[in-house]
Amino acid sequence: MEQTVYHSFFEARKNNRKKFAVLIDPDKVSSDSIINTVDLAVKAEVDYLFLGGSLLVNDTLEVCLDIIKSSCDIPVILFPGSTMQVNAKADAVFLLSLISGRNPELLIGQHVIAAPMLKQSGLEIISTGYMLVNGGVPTTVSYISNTNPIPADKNDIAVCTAMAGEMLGLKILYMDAGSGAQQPIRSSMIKAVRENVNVPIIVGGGITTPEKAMESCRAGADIIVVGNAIEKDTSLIIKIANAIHAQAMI
Ligand code: 1GP
Repeated sequence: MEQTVYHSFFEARKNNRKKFAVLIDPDKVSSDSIINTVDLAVKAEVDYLFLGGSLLVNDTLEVCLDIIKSSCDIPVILFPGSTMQVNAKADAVFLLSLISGRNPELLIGQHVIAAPMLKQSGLEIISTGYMLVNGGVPTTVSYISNTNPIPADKNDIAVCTAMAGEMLGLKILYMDAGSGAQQPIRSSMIKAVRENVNVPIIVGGGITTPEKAMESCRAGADIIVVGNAIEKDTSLIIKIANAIHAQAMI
């Protein structure tokens, strides 16, 4: 399987071209809202659509994929809350190892179960060191994963975790304050991690304004993910995309 999506992450990092991903939670969209979001994403030249949620209550992943794929060419990357959230119609899937936690099921157990299905799917697999950082409120992902996030002010823990993930061969790091976080990940933590690893870094959780997105980019994030804020106000797609893409020019 070609590593097309990963290659684009790698190139973005190498050329300092900041990228923007919109997170779509299949549980929180209707057919109409997803079409509207995708239309705006096309206009804003959004780089990626991430699709998934920590807990999917409805069986709408495939419906969402069908709508997205019939409306745009933006690469869709599955951001799965569980092994049940895999579908070959996407372009790639993050194979998440929850390296901030100590739950063996989310470090290797679920991966063993999912491996044959993932191989058969033909999806591009992006091995990802997933780091949950405290964003001020307990998040669905920390509850469901039964893990504690890295404390928001413990840059040294974040750095050592990121370094270990890179040394283990994980291809990217995803630093996440969790969906709907009160505070996004602090710039000082992103900067400290950036200075100590070479792999592309995705940052998300609690980014609600173009300013916050720009701050994370300046600190060293390569890809910014926004979900919640866009669900509430879709006009943010254009504003945040412009801010992020302008950062790439600086
Ligand atoms: C959550 O990083 C994503 O896993 C996005 O978070 O919904 O808070 O933007 P928000």
